[in-house]
Amino acid sequence: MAGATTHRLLRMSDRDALARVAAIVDEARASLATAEDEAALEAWRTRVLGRSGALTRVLRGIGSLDAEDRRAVGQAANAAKETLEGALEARRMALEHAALEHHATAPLDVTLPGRPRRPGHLHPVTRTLRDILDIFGRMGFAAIEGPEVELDDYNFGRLRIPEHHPARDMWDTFWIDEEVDGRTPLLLRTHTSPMQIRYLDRHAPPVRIVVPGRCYRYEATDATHEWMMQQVEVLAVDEGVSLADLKGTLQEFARQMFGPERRVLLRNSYFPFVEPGVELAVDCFNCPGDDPRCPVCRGSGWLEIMGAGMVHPEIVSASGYDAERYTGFAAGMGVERIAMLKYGVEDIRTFYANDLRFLRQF
Ligand code: YSA
Repeated sequence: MAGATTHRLLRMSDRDALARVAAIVDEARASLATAEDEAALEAWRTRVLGRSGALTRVLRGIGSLDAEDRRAVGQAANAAKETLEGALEARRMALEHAALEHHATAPLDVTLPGRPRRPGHLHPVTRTLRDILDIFGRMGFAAIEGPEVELDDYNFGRLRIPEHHPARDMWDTFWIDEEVDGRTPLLLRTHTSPMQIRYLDRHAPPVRIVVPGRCYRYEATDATHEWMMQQVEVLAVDEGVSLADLKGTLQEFARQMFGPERRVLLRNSYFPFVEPGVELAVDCFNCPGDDPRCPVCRGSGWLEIMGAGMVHPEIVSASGYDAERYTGFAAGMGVERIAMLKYGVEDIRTFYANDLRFLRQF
């Protein structure tokens, strides 16, 4: 190929050679303008300025021209080479600049200060959970955890809620169609109370524990109900534990959690695994306490935060301890409800909607 080109050049007149250089420059400029990326620029460079490129071939053929022609064509070809190398560099810079502008709305200004990094912080429910565990920790309760996928037996049966017992309706349940070690039925725990049984089966009194964990309920959501919520179970079993101890512990917890100004209400309730049963409520922060349209208290003036009571003697004896000697109290509180009261959040669902505008307020 190179030989054929040289042969053609040998027969070129000065004018023809200069016209050819000019044509190469025109064509190269036009095609350079259409190169859009580095690969296209490199292909262009090879085709025009590379070792077998159009312009290089002209320069190589110069040696076989007449001395006079050689000077004129040589000067023109070298000038063209310089021009095209400059054009290539200019095109490369233009493309780089365009790419930068594409990524930033403003042209790059290296003197601008860096973008500030927003420090992260804990989710309000996590903060509330930690506050709860701290308060009970200072009262001498150790924190332990248990399984979220639970056996029917621990979630209900051993808590004195056998199959077909009407109290099961209190806990709408997500059932699981799987077996673990051939043991069924399995479910997503509806409360943290099964850990009372698991712990007492393995640890003799004195017992003083708190059990944080996620619980799941197959129920319609509203401003105070989520299908997934966190509870903290409280369990104290020892000689001589009384209802007065339960009352005192819960009052002290509420005082530390909500401050001395907040009103709390302890009233009767029913759970098959306690006798007697109570529940604790805190006064509504969202309305004067009598607005039936209030999503938080529905006009009752109170938001329930936990169920509690004296551990049923059958539960103590079923784990192998003398129920005449050992008595205990237990409670199960809703962490999100406590976070609602602490931070004045009127809809529980906002905690897990993952809206950063909401979460950044805490
Ligand atoms: C009762 C007696 C004991 O000796 C020990 C524990 C208990 C509590 C019992 N295991 C229980 O789960 N009771 S409860 O159904 O009334 O729930 C306890 C608390 O969890 C409620 O007061 C509420 O604060 C929270 N809770 C329950 N369902 C909820 C919920 N929070 C948000 N969404 C839900 N769907």
